[in-house]
Amino acid sequence: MSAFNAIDADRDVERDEYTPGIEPQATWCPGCGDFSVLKALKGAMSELGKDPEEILLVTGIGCSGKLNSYFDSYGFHTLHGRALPVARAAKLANPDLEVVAAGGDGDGYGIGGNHLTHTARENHDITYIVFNNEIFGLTKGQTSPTSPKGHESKTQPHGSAKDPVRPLSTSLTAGSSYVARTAAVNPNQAQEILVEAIEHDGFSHIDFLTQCPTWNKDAKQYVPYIDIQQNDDYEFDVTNRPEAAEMMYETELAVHDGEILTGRYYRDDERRSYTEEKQAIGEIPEEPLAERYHDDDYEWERTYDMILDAHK
Ligand SMILES: Cc1ncc(C[n+]2csc(CCOP(=O)(O)OP(=O)(O)O)c2C)c(N)n1
Ligand code: SF4
Ligand SMILES: [Mg+2]
Repeated sequence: MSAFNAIDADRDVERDEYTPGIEPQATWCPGCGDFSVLKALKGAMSELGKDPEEILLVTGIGCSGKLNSYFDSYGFHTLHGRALPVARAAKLANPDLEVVAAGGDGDGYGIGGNHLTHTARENHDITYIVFNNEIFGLTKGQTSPTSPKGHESKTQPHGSAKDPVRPLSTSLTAGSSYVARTAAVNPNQAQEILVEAIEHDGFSHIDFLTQCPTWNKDAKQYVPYIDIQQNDDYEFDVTNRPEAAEMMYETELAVHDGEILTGRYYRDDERRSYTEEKQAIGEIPEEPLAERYHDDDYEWERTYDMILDAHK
C-alpha cells in the first residue's frame, strides 16, 4: 500500500461522499451565493468520478474560505490571499492530485492579486474559483476590488472613487489558459463550467458571481444572467484570444448597466502546463516528487546535513 494508491482508482463517486461527517451544516447566511459553489463543486467532482482522496482543496480567508470545512477532501485553509502559492506547490509535488484553489474577490483580486498574475503566466494545472460578491463579506461588507465605482460601504461612506478591477481581462492578459464566469443563480451552468475547468490541463480561472444578501443588498447579483453561449447576440470563438478579449471587455462594461453576462470566454488546449514545461527540461521527475518522502531507499542529492555543513 502506498499513500498514492487512491489516485486514479476508477469508481462512481456519490456527491454525498464530499460531505464531512462532522460539522455538516454550513454557517453561511441564508441566501448566500457560497452554497451554490459548494453544490456545483460536489456535482462536478462526482460527475468526474473523483475520489475525495484524489482532491486537494486550498482556500484563502473569508466567508468563501470556509468552503473546505464543508467539502470532504484533502484541504488547506491558508492565509488571506495565499491559496494559489500553496496550491501550486502541492501540484508540483504531486501532479496526480486534483488541485482546486478557492477564495474571495478581496482574497484573489486584492491581497493575492500578484499570485493570480504569476500563476496564470506560468499556467499551473490547477482550477481557481473566485467567489465574487463585490465586497469583503467576512469582515462585514467593506469595499473590495470588484465593488462598483460609487459603491457605499463603511470604508467608503461617500462611495468608492475607484473603478473596479476587470477580472476576466486581467486573467487573460496574465496568461490563463481557461477563463470563464458563472453565477450562483445559474447552478447547471456552474457545474458544467467547473467540470470543463477541472478537466482542462493548465490554469483554469472561474469568476463565480456569488450574492451576499447580508452586506451587499444593493448589488445587481439577482438580475437574470445572460449565458453568452446560449445567446445569438454574442457570437465569438473562445479559442481566439483577440475575440475573447473583446467579449470580456464588453462583459466588464455591461455589468455597470446592470447586464450580467456569463459563460466560457477563453480556452487554449495547446499550451503546456508549468509541470509539463519543467518535466520537459528535466527539472522535475515524471513520478510525483512527493513519493520520494515515502521511499526509504531514495538517495537525496542534497540533505539537511549538507546544507548545515555549507553554512558552517
Ligand atoms: C493579511 C490579512 N489581512 C486582513 C485580514 C482580514 N480579513 C479577513 S477576511 C477579509 C476579507 C475577505 O473578503 P473576500 O476575500 O472578498 O472574501 P468573502 O468574505 O467576501 O468571501 C479580510 C480583509 C486577514 N485575515 N489577513
Ligand atoms: S456575510 Fe455574505 S458572503 Fe458571508 S456568509 Fe453571509 S451572505 Fe455569505
Ligand atoms: Mg468577497
